[in-house]
Amino acid sequence: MKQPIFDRRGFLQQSALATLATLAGTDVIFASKIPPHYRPLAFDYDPLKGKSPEMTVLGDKPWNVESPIHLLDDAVTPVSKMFIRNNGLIPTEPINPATWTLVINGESVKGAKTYTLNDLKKRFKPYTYQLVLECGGNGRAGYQPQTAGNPWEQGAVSCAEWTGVRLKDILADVGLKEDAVYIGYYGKDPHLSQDPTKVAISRGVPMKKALEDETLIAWAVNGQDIPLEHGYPLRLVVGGWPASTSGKWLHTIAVRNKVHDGAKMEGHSYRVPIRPVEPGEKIAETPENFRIIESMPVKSLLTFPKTGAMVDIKQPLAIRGHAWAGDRSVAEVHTSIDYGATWQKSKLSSPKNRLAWQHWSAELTFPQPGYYEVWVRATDDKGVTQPLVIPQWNPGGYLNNACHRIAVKAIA
Ligand SMILES: Nc1nc2c(c(=O)[nH]1)N[C@H]1C(S)=C(S)[C@@H](COP(=O)(O)O)O[C@H]1N2
Ligand SMILES: [Mo]
Repeated sequence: MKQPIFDRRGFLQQSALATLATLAGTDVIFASKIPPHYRPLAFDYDPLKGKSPEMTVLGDKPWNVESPIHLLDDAVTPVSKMFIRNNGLIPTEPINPATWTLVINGESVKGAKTYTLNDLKKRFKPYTYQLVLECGGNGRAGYQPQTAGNPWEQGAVSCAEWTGVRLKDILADVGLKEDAVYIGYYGKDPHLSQDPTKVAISRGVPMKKALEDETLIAWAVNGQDIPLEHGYPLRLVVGGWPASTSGKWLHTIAVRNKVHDGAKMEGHSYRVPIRPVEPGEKIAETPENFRIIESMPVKSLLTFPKTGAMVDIKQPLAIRGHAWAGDRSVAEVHTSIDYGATWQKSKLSSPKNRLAWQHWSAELTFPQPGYYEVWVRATDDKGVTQPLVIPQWNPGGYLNNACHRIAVKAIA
């Protein structure tokens, strides 16, 4: 990653040729004929390779891939079923974990420091947490009129087990000034335009969130190296907040003396109006009109059975799913089979750790054969419940936490 793949005259570096041979698993015939500045096709990374064939591809430039809800049934999301959200390109230059470094700099550090991946692994205590990563735009497809941005249904969410060091331990080692307000991350992913002076995304969180126990600089997910599309070899993981704050391919964290002003921190990016606006209304994108999205709202999914299921009326139907509530925990989950007229309380587990999703389950009996919908709705520990209908429209199409529904046909 340190060296570009081409030498000064544009020919592939020896190291890049070696990588090519490794990727191909064989010798590169006619290597000497590869023209200057030509990037071999084998370097094109296919992020779908490790994914379930049932994943939904929203686009490949940038790569955005979501999970159909029934795929999210596992207690801990396997990488094969984890949504992918990129603003720029997946890094194409070979990444060498042995030379990868993390720089901590910015106005509010006492002095900048650089850590190798090995420093992070050897000098600090590792922690493992299950953390919900949900795109701020998850559910955007539900808003009318449609807003710009990926039309996610409800599957831009995961809860995997991340391993790394606490950002707070690293920041304590670096030493912060009194005026630290915010952190901002920088990753190695090229901007879509490939213009090296442009940054695809550089977001962050206030110090309070940055210094929480569960805010990790992670090198592993579910006990394995992080796959390239999810940020190999190092990423920030900030559970419960828009996943856009969890910077992938992390190489720098700046500690700022003001709200971080990186790419996608401005305009209506990851912001919602402070006052309700008419659907479709255009309002000036000034800081007074918008607030930055912080903790994500309460939400739940019904992951089993799959919508469209045929169920036998003679036996109770066991249903299940997950619920989460940003920085809060979930207090109750209810289900309804009569369009919300009556609700039945579900069984609900406690989270594995703070900021992990919780599992709920219930048994349903259907009074007679026919078409039904099963609705699920969670309530957080402050008594806030998911809306039954689409919540307040906003220009970025963020924070749709309307209750999830499936259709079932009960047969005798
Ligand atoms: N460097 C970098 N980090 C990034 C992004 C990106 O485009 N580049 N996308 C962000 C957004 S918007 C989301 S929702 C999450 C998605 O994480 P995932 O692809 O691992 O599921 O990564 C965040 N971190
Ligand atoms: Mo996102």
